Amino acid sequence: QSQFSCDHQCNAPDKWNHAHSDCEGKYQSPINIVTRKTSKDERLTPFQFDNYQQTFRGTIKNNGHSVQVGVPHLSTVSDGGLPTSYKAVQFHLHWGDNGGPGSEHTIDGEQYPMELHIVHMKHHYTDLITALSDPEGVAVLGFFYERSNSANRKYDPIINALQSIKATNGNTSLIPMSLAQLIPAEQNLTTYYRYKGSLTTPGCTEAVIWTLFENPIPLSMAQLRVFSELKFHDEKQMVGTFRPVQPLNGRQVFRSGG
Ligand code: SG4
Ligand code: ZN
Repeated sequence: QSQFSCDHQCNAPDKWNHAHSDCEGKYQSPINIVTRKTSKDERLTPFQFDNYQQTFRGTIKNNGHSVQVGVPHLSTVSDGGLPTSYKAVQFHLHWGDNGGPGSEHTIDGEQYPMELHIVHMKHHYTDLITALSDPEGVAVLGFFYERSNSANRKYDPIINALQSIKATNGNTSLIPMSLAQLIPAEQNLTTYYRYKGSLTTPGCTEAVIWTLFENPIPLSMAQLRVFSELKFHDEKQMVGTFRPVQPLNGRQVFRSGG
């Protein structure tokens, strides 16, 4: 994506707002979620995940601001208070410096070491650009990570592949894996937060239904540190790939309760 160049301050909105007027919008992401100010909504029922168990052979790419994996559109989510079903398009991550604070969203001010975004679009769209012209066109499922003492072997395909894509535009194929293996078991995904916001990178389009799951994914410190070996365009260490939290501007954040 040549629309923005990223350094340590890839995030600094003061650097992009002039070039990307949408990044000055009123309903921006990420946000800090103040749990005592969330309101429980019984329409926020558990999600239905379809074909999340399906294995696929993805390509993982260092796109100069993140690592990203395109996924076959056959994995879908519905329910969970979503207006319709959404199909998975890609996933990517945001992280800190060698396992330090790195998530985009924060919970009661706590920043987790990393955050996974599985980007979905409404089932009838065929590309993300079109979906972004619909105010509810995109649904991102966000997951936090926590440091654990033992390595999470389900992440081996991703972590091992990072070795081959340290340089910007590097890409390599993944051994077959599923989306389900990256996230907590379905019964541990019933507690989540919901609000309406934007993409966290330019153009910052306000077309995203955000879900943040409460239960984090465990990764060892050694696994987290591998992400900091990646390089930005300018050869600098790819660390701190998160945008700072943005004002709520009166938005309500809901929590699951169905
Ligand atoms: C990351 O930079 C991804 O690599 C981008 O994917 C993604 O843009 C961007 O984050 C914003 O997504 O869930 N954090 S976010 O709001 O999904 C899009 C690509 O550049 C459009 C394709
Ligand atoms: Zn993201």
